[in-house]
Amino acid sequence: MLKKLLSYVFVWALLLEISSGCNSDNGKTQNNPASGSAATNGTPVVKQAPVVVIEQMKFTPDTLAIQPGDTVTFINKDIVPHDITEVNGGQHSGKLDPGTSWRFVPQKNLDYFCSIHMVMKGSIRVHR
Ligand SMILES: [Cu+2]
Repeated sequence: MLKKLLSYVFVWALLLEISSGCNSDNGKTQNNPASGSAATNGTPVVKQAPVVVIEQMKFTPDTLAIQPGDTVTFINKDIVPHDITEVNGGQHSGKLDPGTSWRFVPQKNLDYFCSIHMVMKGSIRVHR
């Protein structure tokens, strides 16, 4: 009877050991994404691509400074379509539906607006 009880305790202890072993394994797999995110944290050292977010009827930032040759990405995060229309003609994105984006490489300083909502304005400054 006592022997049987002891073997139960033994099996129980074994199970605990196995489950704690699993836990430490889980800890290791959680550490890996952590070191992965450390590598991701290092990524912004590489210059970030310039982005203009369109949200709540605004271009953000409304004035964007870039380097020559930079590709600017416009992302429509709003719930209505917008577009990017250069004030002096030239660039035109066409209608940008919600969730879509448009990119181009500005060659010079330019001002733009949304032809669907004329109050929405922005500009790009190319720093040489
Ligand atoms: Cu608009």
